[in-house]
Amino acid sequence: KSHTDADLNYTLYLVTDSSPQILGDRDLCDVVEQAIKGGVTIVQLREKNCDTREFIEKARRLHAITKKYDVPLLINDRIDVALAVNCEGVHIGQDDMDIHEARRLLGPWAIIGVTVSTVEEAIKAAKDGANYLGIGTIYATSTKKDTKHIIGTAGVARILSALHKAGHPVDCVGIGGINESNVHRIVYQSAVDRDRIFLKGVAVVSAIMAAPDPQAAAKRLKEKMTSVPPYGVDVPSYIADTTEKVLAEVPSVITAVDANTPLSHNMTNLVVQNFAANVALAIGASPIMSNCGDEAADLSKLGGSLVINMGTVDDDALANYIKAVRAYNAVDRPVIFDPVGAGATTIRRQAVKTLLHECYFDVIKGNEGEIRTVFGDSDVQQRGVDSTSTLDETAKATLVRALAKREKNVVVMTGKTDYVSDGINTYAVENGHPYLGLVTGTGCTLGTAISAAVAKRTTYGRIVHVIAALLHFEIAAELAAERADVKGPGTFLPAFLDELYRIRKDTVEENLEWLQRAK
Ligand code: 3NM
Ligand code: MG
Repeated sequence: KSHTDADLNYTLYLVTDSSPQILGDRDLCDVVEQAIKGGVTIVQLREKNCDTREFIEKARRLHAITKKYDVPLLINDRIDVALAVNCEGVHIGQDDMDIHEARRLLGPWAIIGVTVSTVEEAIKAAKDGANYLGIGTIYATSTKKDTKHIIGTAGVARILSALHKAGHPVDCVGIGGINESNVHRIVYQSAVDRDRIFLKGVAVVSAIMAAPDPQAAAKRLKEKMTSVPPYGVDVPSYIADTTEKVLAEVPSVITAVDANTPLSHNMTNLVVQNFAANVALAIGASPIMSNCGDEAADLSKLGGSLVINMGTVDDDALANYIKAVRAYNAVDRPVIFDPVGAGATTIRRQAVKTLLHECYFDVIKGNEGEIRTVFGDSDVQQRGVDSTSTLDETAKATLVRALAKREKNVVVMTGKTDYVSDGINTYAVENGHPYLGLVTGTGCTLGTAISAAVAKRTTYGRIVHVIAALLHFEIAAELAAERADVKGPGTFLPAFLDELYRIRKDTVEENLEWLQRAK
């Protein structure tokens, strides 16, 4: 026992589970050995229904294996078992033995980890000399039914940030509902201080213990943990940090759509399919309206982007959305989420929650109610927010910025004034026309316009692309509404498509008169 904290590798932390639902009839030691061969770097033996004698026997057998691979073995909760087998340490929960007692019994070289779910618990454990913290529960998991707090990636970020600010740089691993498909996103979204402070590892139970091939499952998780998430590389808007700079880049976004004809893959509701396809064509994109999740893997490779419009969601639609977003996430093609009616029903609230847990969205666009619902869902701290009153302008801007910061993306809240934020800079856009509210699907087709605008990456950050799409869209509506032949929503609709097209062509010709209207 001579480790220093610097030697410890928490990258892939396996917590065991001997329950029949997870282990089945396999041998615990065999499964753990395979997992270590796949890349597990530290093991915690966690037994909740085991006599002491049997526990010690199991720990001794397991320790013989972990020692062979030079992987530390920790015991959950039971200091006595750790002492009996002379393994590397323990992991203690908030209701277990006090850390000072544990340290006194185990000595200075033992590894002691502590479960924390709040900032206060984290700072206390760090001060008390924990070698690492297990932060959770990130997402609800059937593996542990008595979890106290579901904190999401936002909760992890809060704790990492507070530890850093308090001057306690202890290593942290995340736990709860982590699997191959969300591990990249969890590490990316929970990182703070411009990504300099991040989880040193992830602790998993079922993702490895319940896998048909634990070695292969561990290998895939390890690969994810040791590579950059594909979407973790958007250039933040450090450059375009003033309105003037943003407006200066708008024309290039619009001409890029014209020049590249990006694919805009829409998984949208039946009501707006036709209209959205026409908007895509008018701004110069190439629409495909496909709701088939299995088709997305092929479509994601065509250099375009995806719109998930939750307008007509059900279980099948949700499963298709998840398949499609994963395909686009895997190749870092942008995904726009339009959480239509998010707060209206239990089904929709649940769908939003599931999507945020399973997928990364480059842009989230919605009205006030939708954005508030999206914000409240995985952030228990925010549940107290009043849900009936309308937010004032400052609160809207603050909410949009907080959601973008949490999700590490760009968020758009539409309304009389629209707010757009990347979590760093927040802009208000005052353009648009009331006719947009009298024609079905205009909100949905804004998602389509944004998808075309974000398809091509540039050096100035995605927020500029989103603002360009918003200005193109809303100024076209103003110009259409002002036409002498437009008498109401019926005549507005074709005029709107015309103006979208005209703005594009004018911009290509470098006639930017329309942009003077930007507010
Ligand atoms: N502790 P899975 S969550 C053992 O929040 C444990 O402290 C948790 O299981 C905590 O990886 C958890 O299968 C179970 O979701 C994690
Ligand atoms: Mg415990």
